Amino acid sequence: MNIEQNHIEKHNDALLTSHQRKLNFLKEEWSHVDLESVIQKLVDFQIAIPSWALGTGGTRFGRFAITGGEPRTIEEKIEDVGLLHALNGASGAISLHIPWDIPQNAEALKSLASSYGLTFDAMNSNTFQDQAGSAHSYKFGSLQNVNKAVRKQAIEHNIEVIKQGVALGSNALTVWLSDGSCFPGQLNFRKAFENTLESLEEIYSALPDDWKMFVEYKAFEPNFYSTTVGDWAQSLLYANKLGSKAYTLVDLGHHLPNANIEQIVALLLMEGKLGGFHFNDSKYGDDDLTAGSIKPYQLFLIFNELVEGMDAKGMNHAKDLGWMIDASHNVKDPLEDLLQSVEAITIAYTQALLVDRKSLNAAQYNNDVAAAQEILQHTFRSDLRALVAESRLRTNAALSPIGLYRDLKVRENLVKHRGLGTVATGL
Ligand SMILES: [Mn+2]
Repeated sequence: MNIEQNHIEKHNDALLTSHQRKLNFLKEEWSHVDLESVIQKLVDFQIAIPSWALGTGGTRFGRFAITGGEPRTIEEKIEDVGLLHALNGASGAISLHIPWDIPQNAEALKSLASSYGLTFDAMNSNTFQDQAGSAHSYKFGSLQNVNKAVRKQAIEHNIEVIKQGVALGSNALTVWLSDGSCFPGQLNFRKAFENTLESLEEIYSALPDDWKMFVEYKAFEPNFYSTTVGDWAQSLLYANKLGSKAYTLVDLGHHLPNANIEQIVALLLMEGKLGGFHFNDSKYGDDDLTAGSIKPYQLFLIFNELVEGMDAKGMNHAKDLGWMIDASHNVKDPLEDLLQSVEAITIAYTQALLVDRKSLNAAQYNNDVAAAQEILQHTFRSDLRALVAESRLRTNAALSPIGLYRDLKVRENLVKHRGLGTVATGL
């Protein structure tokens, strides 16, 4: 299904007066700020959608198909991201996962994606599951495995994913390993690290010059005693040893409880080793909930450090880091959930752009702790949604993406075309 431009225009016309009123109020409130440049940054800011988030997610206890009309093929996944992008103007890329998505005809996929205004974001390899017919099992790890033949299989898979990505015009590989151990004594930590490093070096040497490698870390799960890339320090060790094309990737759900993620982000940026983000939210562990649904203040504080750190290095906000959602949708329509995540991320970014940095620096210099808090919370507590909506208006997207999604009965339409019992590939 396609969303026609005249549907969007009709929808926007009906909301325009109310939108203008809110926008004018903000223009007055923030008249000391160059709001035009803020809106332009929002227009440029794109968040990639992972192909595995377009179907219903599940837990290790089960999976309840909720929505129907799930994408059955890689083409239909691209179509779904195209729908999101038409609605919000901010989801202009798709991130594929091999082997959940296997491109058969890269040229055809590229032209399909570009017909929706989409590009291919980072490619994701998978050595946390055994694939049918593979010679070796990853039960005891992949790149860390004590058996060289297992490591070789995992390395070759990653190199194959790079090749697929080159054909699609992607320029990054995300490596997330479930490698680790479940019990004390199971693993020699140092040897596991060395094996993993050696394996990553082989993959790294297959990277094209203009590619990046993202090394993603996670504190625990599916291994429950140790993880071989367990935290940002371990990821940074690998990235530093690998070279200038290797970076740390921060997934918001991959920390131990109460970790200060904003501080981690600040230091990785300082070191020039922050590669990208996987957005989601959580209450307890790697819950993969909608971004901003549980801890919106933390999301804002993270963006506050991102904006400060990127500006300190003269980085391009939209292009120099990889921005991606990594979430799972157990009880919501995945497309509505993704629209909510993108909205929450963009709001947090907007809030961070409007922080009065000069005053904050002065407060920090003067050890004026109360003033620093006032400055941050003034922005966080301001309703800036009209700025985000204005950026959508300027890209011919919808003032209210979920509103239009429901008005157009997009899900009902997808069910009609694809059927009720379709299941997207993924976890
Ligand atoms: Mn992730």
